Amino acid sequence: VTVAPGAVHLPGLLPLETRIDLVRRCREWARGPAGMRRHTMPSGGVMSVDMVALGWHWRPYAYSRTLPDGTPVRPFPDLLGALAVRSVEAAYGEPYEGDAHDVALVNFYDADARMGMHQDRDERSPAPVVSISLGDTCVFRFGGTEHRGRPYTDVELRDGDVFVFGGPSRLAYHGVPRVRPGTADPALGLKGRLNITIRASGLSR
Ligand code: MD5
Ligand code: FE
Repeated sequence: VTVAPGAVHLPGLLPLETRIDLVRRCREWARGPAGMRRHTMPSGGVMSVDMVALGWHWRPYAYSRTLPDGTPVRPFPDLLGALAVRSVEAAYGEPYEGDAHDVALVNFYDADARMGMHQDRDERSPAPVVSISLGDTCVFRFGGTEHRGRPYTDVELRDGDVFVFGGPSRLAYHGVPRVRPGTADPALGLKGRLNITIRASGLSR
């Protein structure tokens, strides 16, 4: 389903086995010194989403090779690179020839977590962002490229949905105004929502 030019929603693309496998991997990535954390924004506000980055560390609003204390960042898994290419090809129906994806951000939302309207402009590559939803359904708000306000379109993102944001939609404002608690497939054993975004940093090591 094309929501806007370059923005393609692929509902239920991921089979149950893949979703279960990804949830298990997210649990591993969340552990340890390079694991999940809650960032404080330059404004002083603390985000309500827990994050872990793979491949490059992300802090508001920049990528770095290591965590601030020098801890090495977790490697970017080949599995996510392959999933990104398959998703972009499914969305656009043509072979993917853009920059290789090399960073993933894993976001965990509990029942009260939100993400305010923002643009993702820390990457130095026009490569599409691939977003994977696991667990609880959320309301995803997709706006324009000029400002964070209306008009926007609200889309429900469910477990196993993939969303590809490329072309003119790559720099659209977007956010998650709410999560729908208790809507996850019980087979996942996940209370809350996980989102994995796969990106090309455009940075060189
Ligand atoms: C989420 N995460 O559901 C969303 C999915 C984030 C974030 O927003 O920055 O971690 S990413 C959706 C996205 C990425 C790049 C462009 C656009 C949307 N877009 O143009 O709408 O946790
Ligand atoms: Fe974003």
